[in-house]
Amino acid sequence: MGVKVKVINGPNLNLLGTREPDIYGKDTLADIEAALTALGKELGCELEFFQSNHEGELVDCIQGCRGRVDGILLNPAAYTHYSYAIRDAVAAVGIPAVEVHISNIHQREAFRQQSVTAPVCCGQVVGFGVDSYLLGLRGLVGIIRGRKQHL
Ligand code: CA2
Repeated sequence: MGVKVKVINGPNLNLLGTREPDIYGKDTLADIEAALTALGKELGCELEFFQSNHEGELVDCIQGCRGRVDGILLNPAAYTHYSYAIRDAVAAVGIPAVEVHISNIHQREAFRQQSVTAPVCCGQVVGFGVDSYLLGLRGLVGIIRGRKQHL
């Protein structure tokens, strides 16, 4: 049976590739989604994509994953740093989630160095640009297929 993964992107990531290329690179969200789709084919994994600038829509999307998908690849963007609602939604659905960030949040402003969502995720990949998503998908599919999670 094939694996199904929901890729969820938070606020302002729809603007990727249009501004701040020094931090976030030149790739657009469509480019990232295309690269993920190609890797998904290689891994035998079907992907669905969602992006929203609204916290409640992200919560609704995460809740809607229950019973429908096997894993969540999540870039909560700025909500990473303060959204207990998104954290609670990830914890509530009980589906393995991997958090990804384009930039290395641990090298940036103090407020970006904390993630309130990472503790309810299986792992976090930061700082590799588009590759953060690709590495995150590989790790997530491994966990879905039964690879041990390292605590
Ligand atoms: O590095 C990441 O992936 C972030 O999640 C990106 C978020 C930021 O708030 C997080 O701290 C780290 C912001 C995405 C904003 O993207 C823009 C893209 C183009 C122009 C302006 C913002």
